[in-house]
Amino acid sequence: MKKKAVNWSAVRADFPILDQTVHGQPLIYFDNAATTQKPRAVLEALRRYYEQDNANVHRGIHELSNRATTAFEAARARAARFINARSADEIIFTRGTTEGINLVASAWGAKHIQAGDRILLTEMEHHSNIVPWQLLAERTGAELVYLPITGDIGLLDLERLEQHLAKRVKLLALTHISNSLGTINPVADLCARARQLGVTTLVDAAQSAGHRLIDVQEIGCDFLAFSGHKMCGPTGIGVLYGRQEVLANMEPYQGGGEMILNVDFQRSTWKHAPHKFEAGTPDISGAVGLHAAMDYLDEIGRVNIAQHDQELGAYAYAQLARLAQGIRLFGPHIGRAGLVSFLLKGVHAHDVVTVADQRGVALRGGHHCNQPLMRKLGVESTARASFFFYNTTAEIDRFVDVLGEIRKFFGVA
Ligand code: 7TS
Repeated sequence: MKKKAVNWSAVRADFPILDQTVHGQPLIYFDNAATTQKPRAVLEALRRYYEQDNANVHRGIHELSNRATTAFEAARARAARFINARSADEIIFTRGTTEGINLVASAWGAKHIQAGDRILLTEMEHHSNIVPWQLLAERTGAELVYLPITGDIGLLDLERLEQHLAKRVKLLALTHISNSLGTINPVADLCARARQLGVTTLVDAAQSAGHRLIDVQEIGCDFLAFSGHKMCGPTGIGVLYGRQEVLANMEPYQGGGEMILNVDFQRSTWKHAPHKFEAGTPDISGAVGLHAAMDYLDEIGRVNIAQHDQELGAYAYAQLARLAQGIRLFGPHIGRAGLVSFLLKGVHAHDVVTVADQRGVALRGGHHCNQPLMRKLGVESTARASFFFYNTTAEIDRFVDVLGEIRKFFGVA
C-alpha cells in the first residue's frame, strides 16, 4: 500500500468524544486496548442506516429489507477485502473476538477434538482465548498446554515449538498482539510451522486488526477473530474468518432462524457457511458501522497507523524507562505495539489509575483478563496505557508528568 503523509491533528478532529474535559482536565484517552473511540464517519453511517434503510435481512422482498440485506452483505465483502480472505463466504459475523473463539471451540471442537488431544495456547492469552478451550477440554477430555514466555520482556519462547506441536496437538490458538505486554507475535511463522505438522491454527487479532495490515493468506491461519469496537467500529459486532475448507467441515454453532435450509419437526438441514453459523437476526447496524470503520482506517492507511502506533509505544516506553528504579515495565524493549504496562514501585496499579483519572487521564489497571500471565509475572495487576492513532506525544508527556505527581503524592519519588 502506498504511503502518504497523514495530518494526524485533522484525523483527531474526526473523533468528537476526544474534545472534552474530565474532572476539569482535558481528556487523555489511553484505554484503547479496551475499546477505541468512533469517528464521525461511523456515527453517521449508523444514523443513516437507521434513518433510511432499517429492516431485517434475508427476509421479505420489500425495498427496505433488500437495502438492509445489501448493506449487510456489502459489509461482509468489505471485511473479506480488509483481511484479504479469498471469499466473503469465509467471513462470519459475531459479537466480537470472544464469540468468534467460542464459535470455533464449539462448532470446530465438537467435530475435531477428542479425549487425549491437545490444544496449544500461549502464556500471554486473554481469558477469551483460554476459557472456551477449558470448557471444550472439560467436555471432551482434551488437554491444554502452553507455550511459555520469557520473563518480563514477554516474548514467546519458541525453542521447543516443534516439540510441543508434535505431541498430539490438534490446534494452536494464539494472540497476534498481547493486550498486556504489547508483544507482537510472529504469527505467520508460527502458523506455517503448525501447518507443516497438520495442526489447525487460530489467531486472536483483537489487538491487531485495527492497528496494522492483516492478510490471512499471508498469515496462513485457519481461523482469525477480531472485534469491531477495538478498531473504530461499534460494540456488538466482530468477525470470525475461517478458511473455506475448514468451515465446510464444522457443526453449526447455534440453531435458529436464518441458518437452515429446511426444518422438519424432528430434523433440519443447514445452509452453507457463513450463514450456517449466523442464527437469528444479526447485528445489521453493527456491520454497517464496521464497514464505515474499515473504510475509515484504510483511508488513513493501516501502514501509517501501524507506524504511528509503534512510534507512540516506543516514545512512551522510553519516557517511562527514565523512571529507572521507580518503575517496572512489562513487554519487549523494542518492536512493541502501541501500549505500555507498568507498575510504579510502591503504588498499587488501581491507585495509579484512580489518581490519573482525576487528572483526566484514562488508563486501565487490573489483570486485563490475563490472570495466568499476571501470576507468571508474579504480580496481581498492572497499570496500562494503550494508544491509538489519534493520540499524541504531547498527551504522553502529560501522562508522564501525571505519573511524577502520583509518585510524589504517594511519597515514593
Ligand atoms: N483477545 C485479546 C487479545 C483482547 O485484548 C481482548 C479484549 C479480547 C480477546 C476480547 O475481546 P472482546 O471484544 O470479545 O471483548 N481486551 C481487553 C482489554 O485489554 N481491556 O479490555 C478488553
